[in-house]
Formats: sequence, C-alpha cells, structure tokens
Amino acid sequence: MRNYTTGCELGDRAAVRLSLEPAELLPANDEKPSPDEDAIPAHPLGVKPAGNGLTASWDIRPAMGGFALLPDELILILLESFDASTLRCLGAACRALYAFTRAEELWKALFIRALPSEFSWHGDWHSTYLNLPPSKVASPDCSQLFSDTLHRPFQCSHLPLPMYSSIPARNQIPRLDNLTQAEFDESWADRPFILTQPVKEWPAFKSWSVECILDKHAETLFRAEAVDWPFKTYVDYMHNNSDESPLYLFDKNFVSKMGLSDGGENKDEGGVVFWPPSCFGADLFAVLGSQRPDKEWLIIGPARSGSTFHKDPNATSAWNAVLRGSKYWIMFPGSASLPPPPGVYVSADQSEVTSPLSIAEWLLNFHEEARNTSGCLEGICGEGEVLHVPSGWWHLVVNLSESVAITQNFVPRRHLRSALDFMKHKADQVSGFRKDIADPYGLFVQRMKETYPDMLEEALLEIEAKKKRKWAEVVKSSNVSTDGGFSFGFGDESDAEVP
Ligand SMILES: O=C(O)CCC(=O)C(=O)O
Ligand SMILES: [Fe+2]
Repeated sequence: MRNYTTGCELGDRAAVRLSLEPAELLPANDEKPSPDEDAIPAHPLGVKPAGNGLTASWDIRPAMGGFALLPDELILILLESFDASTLRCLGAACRALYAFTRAEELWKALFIRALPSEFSWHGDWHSTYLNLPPSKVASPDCSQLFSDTLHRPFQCSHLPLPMYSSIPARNQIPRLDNLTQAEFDESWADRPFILTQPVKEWPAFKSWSVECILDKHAETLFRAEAVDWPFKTYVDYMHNNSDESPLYLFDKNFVSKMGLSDGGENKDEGGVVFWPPSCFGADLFAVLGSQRPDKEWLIIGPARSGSTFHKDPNATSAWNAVLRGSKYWIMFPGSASLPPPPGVYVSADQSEVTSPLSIAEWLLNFHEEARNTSGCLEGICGEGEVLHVPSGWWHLVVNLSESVAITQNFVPRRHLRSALDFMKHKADQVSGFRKDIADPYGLFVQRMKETYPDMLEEALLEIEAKKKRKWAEVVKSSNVSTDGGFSFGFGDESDAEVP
C-alpha cells in the first residue's frame, strides 16, 4: 500500500504557520478573483475547475506536502474525521489546505453533530459553526488551486434554473382547469396532472407568504432535514446561503405546531385553512384514524432546494399544492418492469434508492438524457396549483424560486390494491406508522373490512388474480431460466419507495 504522509508531517514552514497563524487571521485577498466564465461567478476563494490547471503557470497545491499526492475526494474524506480546531490549524498551513478545510460540507457536518441550540446564521456553515462575522473570515487568494471537488459544489449552487423550464410538448404534464371525482377514478388516477384552480379558495393560499408565517411563528420550531430550527432562523438561512443542496423545511407536524384545526376532508369546520381537492375522493387510510401513517407536510425552501428522485411511501398517491413560488417536476412511471430514471440506482429488493448526486448535479449530468427517455413527464406547478403524483411514480422536484407548499399522501379508491399489495409484500419497507403498530397491513385490512368491505374484497380478489396471472406468465416464459433458476417478482405496485 502506498505510504501517504499526513498533515502532521508537513514541512517546517507549515509547522511554524500552524502555531502562529490561525486561518481566520490569514491576510485577506484584496484582489477579487476573476470570473472563470460569464454564467457562473468566481469561487469566493478563487478556486478554479481542474481543467484550468493544465495551462496554468503555477499551482499552490504542492505546498500541501503529502496531502498534494492524494485525490481531492480522499482529502475531504480525511478531513471529515477532524474536529474544528484541527481543521483550523491545518488550514493555517497553506492556502491550498485552507481552501480544502473551508469545504462547506465539513462545517455542515460539524454543526449537525454539535446541534447548538443558540446560534446566529452567518451566511455559511463555516462562519456559523465558528460564530464568525464576515469581517473575521479570511479569504486568501486560491486562484492557483485547480480542483473540481472544491469548485463543483459552488458551481452547482449557482446553476441557472430557467433552462429546465422550456419543456418539450411531448413531455408536458397535462394541465386541467377542473376534474370531477368520476373523471379522476375513470382516467386520471394513474397519470400525473396539474390542477390549475383548486386551492385559490384556501385561507392558507391567501395568507401563507413567508412573511405572514414569520409574523405568527417566528419562534416556532420546524423540522428542516436534520435540524429543528425556529422559523426565523430558517428564514435567515433561506435568504442567505450558497449551499449546493439547501436545507429543506419539511415538517409533518405543522398543523398542530401552527395551531390549525385538522378538518380532515371537512372544509366547513372552523379554523381549517386547507383541504384536499375534491377530485381525489376519500383517502382510504382515513379508516385508520389516529393510527394512520404520516399524512401531510409543510414544505418551504429557497430556489434550488427540492426533493431528489423517490417514490412516495406505502405506494400512496400524493397531491402537492404550491402556495408561493413555483416547482419544476420531472416524473417517470415506476413499474418494476421499467428501469429507474437515469442516474438513479435501486437495490435488488428495491428497498434502497441511491441517487449519488445532488439535484443540481443530477440536472447537469442526467437531465438531457432523462428528457429523452420514454415515459418522462415534466411540468411547472405555479402558485395556487396542485400537482398529482400517482402511486408508484418516480419524481424529482426543484423549487424554481423560494416556495411554500403543502402536500398530502393518500390512498385513492383506484390504488387500494397498490397499497395493500405493498403493505403485504414489502412489509419491511412500510413507513410512517407509529412504532407500536406491529402489523400495519393487518390493521388496514381489518379497518377496511369494517368500513368498506366490498371495496376490500374486490381489491384482494384482484391481487390474487394478478398473482395467478404472473405465475402463469413466469411458468410459460421461463420454465428454466438461463442460469438454471427461477426469478419471480411481483409487479408494478410493490416497488421501492423513500419516505
Ligand atoms: O415539494 C417537493 O419538494 C416534493 C415533495 C415530495 O415529493 C414528497 O413530499 O414526497
Ligand atoms: Fe414525493
């Protein structure tokens, strides 16, 4: 194995600087780095993409000593194991190491590990973790450091989004002014669509700007991925960050936190500020009452925040209503006989979905190919509009501007079979139920039997019939497969999902 030297073995000069010069006291670089290209502003420290190094007359990388021999990704992996003071000492050794130790993902991880309860957001994770005002943060000239690993997150955080808005006609998600429940049941339960009218009567649509929520709920804690922050802190963050994948406020307890009435499907109840569009009909998970799985989320985020490719939990369908801003959606049917979307990988049992890329990187690397892949649908859901996600469909969502949205997951009559099939055959992937509910499938069947016995019987018969059809097909087409064994899988409703 190759014997790499580490930061502790840097040369004398570096050692002297380690003891004398904390990173934040390095002289600021007065000369602003010149922009690499028109579309993307220069990296704050001037770091350039690796290709620029090919023609550069000098390079500050060798000053990193043994570190200079390592691939950039590996340097960052090593740095992940250091605490804040080690990172600061190391960063004082030379400008190149300083640039590496400033990688935002390192400081975000440190912050999330420490989870301070009192802090002010200073515009980035490094300054926030160290509680440094901008004037105290060094910005040495690193314009002779050439690294895709350091430059790429910055480039992704400035990705221009408008290009994704020009959607080819063949891919357009249908836009409907209105839809009856009969039409939904008959023709639309399996198809994405955008309803252009339904939420304009909601009190929430009328008043839920970020500012109005801030007026009433500045101190209310909302969940944003791994953190619970007062809304005012999240808004500070949302208005001033350069994250490649901005933290996304995604809170399933917003109804109680905001003191709203949960009117279920009864919009006439006092204090109800939103309700499901009527075309979707009854949500069959409602038979579970307080034992139902998580149902609804408040979603708030800046431009470029969003959701990477996933299917919704428990083979549910969903509606997603935009109250402020707009969202770009790209969707694919999720049948087990079709491959996942380009750039997305699923484990053999489909329980794990990996998209090893941020949304911005996926857009840069795979969007073109995805757009030309059969089954691809795209749409922009604007203010006051609602998008329907059918059970089992893959979707990636990116906010084109700061947005506020509400989403609910539900089981429509037409997908009762999908939900039952999933809960029975993918029991280990069922999610969102309280931990004390040992058998969600059994409970759902029992409650359906009490409330909608005919519907349940019909769905169970269909599942049986489908199983028999599949079995007959398998026996017919691959009595003996090429590797001498059988492969058998249930069909399109029991695919993987991510909550
Ligand atoms: O608004 C979004 O980011 C999409 C949310 C979503 O897909 C979900 O809640 O499952
Ligand atoms: Fe989703």
